[in-house]
Amino acid sequence: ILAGSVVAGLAAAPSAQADSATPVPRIVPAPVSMNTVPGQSFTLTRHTKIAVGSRSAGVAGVAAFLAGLARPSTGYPLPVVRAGAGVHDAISLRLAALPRLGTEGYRLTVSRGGVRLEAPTAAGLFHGVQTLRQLLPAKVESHSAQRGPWTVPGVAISDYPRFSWRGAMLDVARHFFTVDEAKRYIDEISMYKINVLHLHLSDDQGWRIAIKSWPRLATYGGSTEVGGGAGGYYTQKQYTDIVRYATQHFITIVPEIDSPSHTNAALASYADLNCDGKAPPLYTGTSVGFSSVCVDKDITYKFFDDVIGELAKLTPGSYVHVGGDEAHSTPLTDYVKFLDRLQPIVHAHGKNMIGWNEIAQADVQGSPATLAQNWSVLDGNTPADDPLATAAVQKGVQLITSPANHAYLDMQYDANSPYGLHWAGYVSVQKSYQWDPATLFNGVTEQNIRGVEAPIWSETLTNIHEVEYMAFPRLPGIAEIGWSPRAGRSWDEYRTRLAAQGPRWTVMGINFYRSPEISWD
Ligand code: TNX
Repeated sequence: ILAGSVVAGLAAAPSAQADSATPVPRIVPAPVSMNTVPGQSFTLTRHTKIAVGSRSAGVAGVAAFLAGLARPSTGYPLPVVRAGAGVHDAISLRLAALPRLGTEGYRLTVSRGGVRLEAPTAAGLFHGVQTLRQLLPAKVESHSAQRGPWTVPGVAISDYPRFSWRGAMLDVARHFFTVDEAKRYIDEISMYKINVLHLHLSDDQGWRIAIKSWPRLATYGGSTEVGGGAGGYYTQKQYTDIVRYATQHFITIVPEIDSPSHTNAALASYADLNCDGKAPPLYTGTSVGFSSVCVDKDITYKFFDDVIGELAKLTPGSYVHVGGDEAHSTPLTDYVKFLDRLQPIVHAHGKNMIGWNEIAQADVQGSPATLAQNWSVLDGNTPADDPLATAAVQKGVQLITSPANHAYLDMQYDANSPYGLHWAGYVSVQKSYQWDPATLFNGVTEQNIRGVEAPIWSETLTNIHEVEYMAFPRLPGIAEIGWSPRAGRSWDEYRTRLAAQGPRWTVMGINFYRSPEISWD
């Protein structure tokens, strides 16, 4: 029997690392349990194979993903083969009935003979591959052949998520981001086991998805952006391409059409949507809350029925986000009336509804599984009263937690940040990590919380490199809050693991902020 340092949860990590001859691998998000096995390690060679245990298309997809990652940098052929008695020197991927691991967990065992990755689902195998990736040297991320050795330390990991919704949001409305930029963000967030990408597809400054029954939304409403640039939009084919790419990375796309405010681009495109029948000009500034659809006109509901209908057909995920935030120019009675008509439209198209926190003011029902995304500014460690969160929970609506002063990745790190806003305060790396969904609100328990999400609003962000600067290094911390057990999480321990990500991002060309809070490797 081999002795090893046992890391149960996270608490033991720093001391185990300091005293042991076998350093504890630094993985983000931290696995539920990780045993290091001294003396055991596996080194990839030109003979190593990727062995799959079944003909499942999902497993084949994960095997292809792993091969695609490791072939260019190692220069090894890494053929994908069927597992069998004669196959050794392999990284084997296998579906296995391991009910305790849930629908996204995995078990990863590294020994001299090879790497064994098992999971109940292909999603679990994919998350396990992301862990394996961090066990390999950073240069595995390179697109050109590098020198080995390609050694994976001996470990036994058993891992599964705390929350089923671990989201990132990209605002493609204030500034437009191309399909390639969206895909690059998918590559980056999936490394940290994020499983939802919420696309903020419409706002005052732009409409970013082609709707066949209302074509001017995209062609006119999408023709500009903050600052007056050219804007843009996704054709339905392009959106489908993003959805497919996300699915290959086990990420569900949640499309948002913001309403009843944040609608100037739509109101500018179709005069009929305005109460006075007059289309306002396109808007390229950064104010919020000035626009509203006309709540008393029937065409308004025909409009949302058409838009949500087309979007629902293009979206395999079960959620459509209807916005609902900052409706400062919609009287509350109108707001409630509007949402009470909107929710059945979402359901009629076979989807569940998610909206920003304010939707809890309406008669939203928890069943079907409506969600409210809370963006309040909250202490994060000492529970606070939040009337909208309480109202949501009383209606049986679960929460997605996105506290703006912790989880908003468009907030500046500090006064020197070249991009970003600071209406919710400066959000240092430590601040973005030091909070917990279970200690945000009075009267809200973990059962009321579906998960976490890290939004990036793009008033000040014009391309993916600027987005990367805001997301890295903060996004992995939000991902960890969503995935890893709460017990034992600490900033002091986390920052040592985060430090190990730097060289990886450098190899990948990710434009991350080298925060002085971290002693980067
Ligand atoms: C508030 S948070 C907004 C967005 C802005 C963001 C900027 C929320 C639901 N709405 O319209 O882009 O602040 O940080």
